[in-house]
This record gives sequence, C-alpha cells and structure tokens, in this order.
Amino acid sequence: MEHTANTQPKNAIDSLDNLIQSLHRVFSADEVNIEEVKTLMESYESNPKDWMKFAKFDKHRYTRNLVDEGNGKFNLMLLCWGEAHGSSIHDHTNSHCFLKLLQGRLKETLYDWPEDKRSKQELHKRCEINFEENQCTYINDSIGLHRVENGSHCDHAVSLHLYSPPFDTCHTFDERTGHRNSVKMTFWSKYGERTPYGTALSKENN
Ligand code: CSS
Ligand code: FE2
Repeated sequence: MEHTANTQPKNAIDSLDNLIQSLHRVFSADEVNIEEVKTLMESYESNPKDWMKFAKFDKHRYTRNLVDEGNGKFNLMLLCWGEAHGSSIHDHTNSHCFLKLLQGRLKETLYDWPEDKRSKQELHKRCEINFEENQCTYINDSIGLHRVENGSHCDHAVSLHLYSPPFDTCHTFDERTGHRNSVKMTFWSKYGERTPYGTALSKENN
C-alpha cells in the first residue's frame, strides 16, 4: 500500500509568516508577476491566530495596520473594517494593489477615471464585486478607481493589502463631481503597536 506522507508540496503556505517569506522571495526579482503574487496570496488559508495581533479596530473608520515593509519593495498591512465602514473612491499612486480577504465580506465598486479634470461630471460606476474569504483581488491605476466597503451591519471584516512600491499619498474622488483631493495615509498601528499621536492633521486612511 502506498504511503501518503510527504505529499504536501514544499512551498505550501501554512502561515502568515510563511507567506511573508515567500513574498520577500518573489519581490526580490525586478519584475512583479501579478498572477504569481495573486496565487501566492490566495494559497494562504487565513488563520486569525496568525494575524490577530495586528487587527486593531476603530469605532469610526477602517484602520491601516502595518505588518511588513518588504525590504522597501512592497508593504503589507492589515485593514480592519468595522460594521458599514468603507473607503473613499481612490487611486493607487501607480502602484500594484493586492487585496486578500482574511475575514468577513467586502464589496469593491469599480469606477472609470474622470474624463476631464475641469468639468464636473459624475463618475461612471463600472461594476460591483463581492469577495469571499481567502480570495485575492488586484487593481492598479490602468484598471481604474475603486471603493472598498464592508457592507455588513453586524460583522467586521479584515483584509491583507500588499502595495508595491509602497506609497503614502493617493487621490480620493467625489462620486458626484469627479473632483479629486490628495490625501495622506497613515498607519493606525505598526507591528502590532499603536502609532504615536502627533500627526493630528493627517488622515488615518482614505
Ligand atoms: N487603498 C486603501 C484601501 S482599499 S485598496 C488603503 O490602503 O487605505
Ligand atoms: Fe484601494
């Protein structure tokens, strides 16, 4: 009879630490292979024990919590969405954005870029996508703009975001007029520790 021991592939991603190690390896190359990163992030089966220490919620807005700085090539963060919390419509500052759902449900609404910077025009809504746990989605500025929301009024949601290269400002857009604003994004916590106050004028998120 055949034995089934040792059938697990060597590169199986069995923890968040393991995923982070693999991401470091993948991003040490010059080119980013979007499908490879997506597959890698999807292959990690979310285990709250791995990421609980980074999961910090705020009553009023979603929080951004730094997990890893990816040797400067990318950053990895946990976003914690309370009931009915959502982002503005925003761009991604010419970076890659990978979003993996760790817990709960999130809805993404995709928009086209405004056609003309000067004229007031409602943004064109392209579609809505609902994510399931462990799914990983990808966006960059050539795909369009989006809003991410936790539509649930009773459950939290937690997502893992990878941005490459890292960025700390982006544009937000008014849905009705297409008007854009530049916003600074900061971290609610870093490596599980609350970020010190003092940057009171900057926004916590977008
Ligand atoms: N861009 C948002 C989340 S949706 S990708 C942020 O990082 O705050
Ligand atoms: Fe985004």
